Amino acid sequence: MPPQPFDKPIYVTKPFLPSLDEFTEGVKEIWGSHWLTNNGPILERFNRELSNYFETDNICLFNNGTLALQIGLQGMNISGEVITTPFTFVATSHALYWNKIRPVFVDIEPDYYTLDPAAVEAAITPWTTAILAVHVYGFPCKLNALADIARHYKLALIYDAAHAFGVSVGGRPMSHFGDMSMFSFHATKLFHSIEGGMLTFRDPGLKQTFDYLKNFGFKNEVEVVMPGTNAKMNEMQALMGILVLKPLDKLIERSRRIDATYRECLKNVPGIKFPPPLPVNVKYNYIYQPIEIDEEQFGMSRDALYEALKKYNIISRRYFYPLLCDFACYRSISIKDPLLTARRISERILCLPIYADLALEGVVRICETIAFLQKQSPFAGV
Ligand code: T4K
Repeated sequence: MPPQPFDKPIYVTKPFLPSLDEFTEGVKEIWGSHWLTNNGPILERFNRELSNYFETDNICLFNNGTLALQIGLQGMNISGEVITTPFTFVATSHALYWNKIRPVFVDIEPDYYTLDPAAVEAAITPWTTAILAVHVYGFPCKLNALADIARHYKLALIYDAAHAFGVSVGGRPMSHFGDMSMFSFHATKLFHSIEGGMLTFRDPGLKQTFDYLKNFGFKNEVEVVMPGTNAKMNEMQALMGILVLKPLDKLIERSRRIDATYRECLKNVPGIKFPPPLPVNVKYNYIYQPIEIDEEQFGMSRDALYEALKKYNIISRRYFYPLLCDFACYRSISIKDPLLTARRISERILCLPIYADLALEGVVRICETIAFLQKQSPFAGV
């Protein structure tokens, strides 16, 4: 029997919500204190919990990840050219643009879609000041190779770790790598605070600068020491963050089972490729479920599958297509690297729904629908 569409849309993600009672308890506390933002008591508690989680005092919270990254780059005085990936969310290079830094887009490696260290090294010029790498889908970048390059050429190494909350390598959370990392706590992330972001950094001296920059540059009531902006996290956000942090390990475990189910149920469907299993020293967060569609073997293009799935109420996403360098605002930048892998992956990638309360039966149904569409394709097996 052909698969039936889902009654309600199955989106690529669905934010985890704590129980309404638990959240209401916290809201009552906020009502009691009348303290809504500007370093309130709940934000301080959240800050402490994250400090424990990441085993460092070098953290700074923001109202979203984009502003965190913008401020991070500014606070570190990054300028000139920064080598980065075109295979990411637009916010990565927008943060450079807002700091008047020129993004230099280079290629990615084919397994986990992170920056190709050889391409990074080939793109270094006298104007290069930093590498901005992305742990895309939470897959750790080539940490050692990038660290070696950064050290050798005296470049700052900055990670957009927007997707990497809950990921660790050799028991060390991703905050331990590079000079600075930005984590996004947006609602669409595995760990979220409705909206929110965080910087972690190696140099403790940066904390003061970031605190100034996110609060208008105020040192005290009468002194403004730099032209900062307003990027503070509020008490409601911090409350949500505290309540989502508690069950995080369980959420990751549920998503791990979803990933295993997808891999098992789609293993015999021609033209579908999953990223290879991660090295054993990586603890992964299963935040996205990317697959590559080989049009020839699958019998249907990635875009055709994306559209066909919508008819079954399965709302997958083409993260990350188009490449950033193909957006109108970046098209005028000259790019030396042909970006062959990034272009190929961006044309083939599809992110399937994954989130903690997606039932495994639902995952099986999504897989059956994909297998059905593949068999129905006029070009299947040609
Ligand atoms: N760097 C990287 C590598 C990033 O991926 C991001 C953000 C950033 C930097 C910047 O961090 P933030 O400033 O955002 O903290 C989403 C998110 O808005 C964005 O945070 C995320 N990356 C990006 C990859 O995805 P959209 O445009 O795809 O979101 P949207 O609204 O289409 O949501 C996707 C699906 O999620 C919806 O179809 C349904 C579901 N959803 C969404 C929301 C907002 C819900 O069920 N409930 C919700 O409240 O960008």
